[in-house]
Amino acid sequence: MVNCIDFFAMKKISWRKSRRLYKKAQGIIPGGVNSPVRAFKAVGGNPLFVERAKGSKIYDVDGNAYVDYVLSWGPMILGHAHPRVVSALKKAIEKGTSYGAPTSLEVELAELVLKAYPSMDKVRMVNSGTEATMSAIRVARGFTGRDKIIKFEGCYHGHADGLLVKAGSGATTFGVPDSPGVPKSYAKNTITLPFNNAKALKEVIEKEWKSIACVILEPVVGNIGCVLPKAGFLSALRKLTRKYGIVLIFDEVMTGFRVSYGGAQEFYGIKPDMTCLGKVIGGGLPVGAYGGKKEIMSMVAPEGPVYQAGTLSGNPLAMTAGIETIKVLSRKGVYDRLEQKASELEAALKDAAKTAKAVTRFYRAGTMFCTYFTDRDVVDYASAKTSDTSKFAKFFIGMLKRGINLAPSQFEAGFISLAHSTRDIEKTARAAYETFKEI
Ligand code: HOZ
Repeated sequence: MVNCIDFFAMKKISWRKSRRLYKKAQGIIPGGVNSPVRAFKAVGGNPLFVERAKGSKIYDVDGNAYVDYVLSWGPMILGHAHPRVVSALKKAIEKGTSYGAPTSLEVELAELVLKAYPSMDKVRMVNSGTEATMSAIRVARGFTGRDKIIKFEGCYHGHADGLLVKAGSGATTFGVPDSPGVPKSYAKNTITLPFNNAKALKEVIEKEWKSIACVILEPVVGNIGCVLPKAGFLSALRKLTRKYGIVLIFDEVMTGFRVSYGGAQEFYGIKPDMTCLGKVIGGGLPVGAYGGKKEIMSMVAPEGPVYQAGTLSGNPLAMTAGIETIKVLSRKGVYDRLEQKASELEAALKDAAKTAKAVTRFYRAGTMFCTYFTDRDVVDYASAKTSDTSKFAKFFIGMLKRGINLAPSQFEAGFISLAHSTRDIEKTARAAYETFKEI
């Protein structure tokens, strides 16, 4: 652990242009941003307006460089502007950006996804994670003829009505886990339970199974930081849902191709009935996907009666970026390298906290991670909320000033990419040590 003061930390940072843009944006875009957590409301200060990104670095409009652990909230697992993805996109764009008709690219991406996720026989492409989970739930309801769903506190499955109930991500960050605007009649069909509590789940399912269509969860909860499933929780969930004919949906929008090539389902050895994907499979372009067993997916229009559609679904640019990203990920040794980088980062951050005598808890699943400012083990929403968010805010700003970009909320995961170098990690550890000391 090096504890000399980093040069970057000494440099005076200017955020003048970002400030100016934010002021202007606030007048014409709600909160000045197109997705709430991007505003630095939870940490104070002004969001950075980004000019470009390459590899592990992101550059703001004031010319500052940061080692980036947001990675567009997960998709950029190869690092920003990966040459192979960029070159394929350049070629694809020359051929037109959208046709609203099937292409071979959609078939190719579907094949790659299904090969990596054998729990799925068929997959449908959509444009975002929100669309994926919303559609998967509709299909599960159509398939079972039941209305209720079970979700877990702090899990965030996008912003569809009925899923914004005790939701994580920005909903928790800004204290609106139950969003106004969601009719009570929608929310009443959503049962929320504490994550990692198989007993509570068993009680509810045994009582209400006749009306429960599905259980949806993030198998690793990335929208309240990084909460890992306790041993036995996922298998208990699998057993119960199978027994009562309830569709088990893994929302792997964040964990898919991230905690391992085959996602959390491969990592923990559990086969869900349906899976939702997004982020990595779009290689940085807007994409989502949902899929599952043949008999369930056959319910989807036009094969079956459950309707779901999208003008830009399966568009050639998103498919191209996804295909190229997955092809790189499928090369031999890639996940070993990712694991090595992530464990290096884990060791460095834990060491920084220990040397600086900071009270923290660190969790990691593959290349997603989170540091909490608490002395409690974080296993669910309630324990995640024990983290001292004012300390997190100071940590965030201290890191940013030292050239490290983290998600501007305690309740989001950090991500590391193939492009992060040992130098990046050392710089991060130095910045973390100094910032822990400071706060
Ligand atoms: N839903 C994302 C975090 N879990 C935030 C996306 C964004 O703000 O870009």
